[in-house]
Amino acid sequence: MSQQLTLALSKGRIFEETMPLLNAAGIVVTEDPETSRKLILQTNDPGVRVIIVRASDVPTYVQYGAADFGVAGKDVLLEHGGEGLYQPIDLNIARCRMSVAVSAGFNYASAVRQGARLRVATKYTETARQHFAAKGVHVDLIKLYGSMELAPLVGLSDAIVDLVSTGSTLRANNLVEVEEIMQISSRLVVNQAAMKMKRERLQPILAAFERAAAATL
Ligand code: PRT
Ligand code: MG
Repeated sequence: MSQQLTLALSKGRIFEETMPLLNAAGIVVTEDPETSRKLILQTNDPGVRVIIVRASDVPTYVQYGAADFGVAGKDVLLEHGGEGLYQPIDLNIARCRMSVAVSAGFNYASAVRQGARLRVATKYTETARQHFAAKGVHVDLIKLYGSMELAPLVGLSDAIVDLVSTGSTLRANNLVEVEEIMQISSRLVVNQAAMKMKRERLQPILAAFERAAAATL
């Protein structure tokens, strides 16, 4: 019985940083998602295909079994909740941190100390809610889908919760990182039913991913 495996990836850094791990498992994607408009990519292995989805949709495809496994950032997994997913391996790729940032002139420490309600714009409302609740800071969360850096500049919010890697986006917009919430990396996620039903096919790939990820530490 042949078992087809479907791997869900997003274009950009996750696709690029997952390729060496896939190659370590002997799987080579034969089409380039940056130049092809196809959303289903073939590999050198007729039993493995890759689907290209939005980064935040990867857990959903895997949860419902439309993909057997996928790669998603911890940021995305925390917002999704992880229902129906095994998360066996931290791949240690697409690393960054989730932080609180404010306009250069805004006194964050004083605002927090005074117990004022803080207006926080973010795509990561679940993570932000938990972070500020744990600190006992009252916040009004404003859900955005991108370009969070703009919000404090035009008075939409006092602060943002966003991902930072080099810090150059914050600097370019005159924002200052005032608190690191957590370190972020991407995880392999596996559909729970596939983990049982397709174990023989999945296991060698997961083992190769794990070895290759550990080798980069
Ligand atoms: O871009 P799109 O809206 O399609 O979706 P996405 O932003 O969710 O996907 P993508 O491919 O940009 O990010 C996928 C995953 O990469 C995220 O879920 C993170 O886990 C991880 N990652 C690692 C990052 C970054 N580094 C990162 N720097 N995701 C986003 N950024 C953005 C950040 O939001 C900010 O706007 O880059 C900007 C900051 O970068 P610096 O270098 O200027 O600090
Ligand atoms: Mg992006």
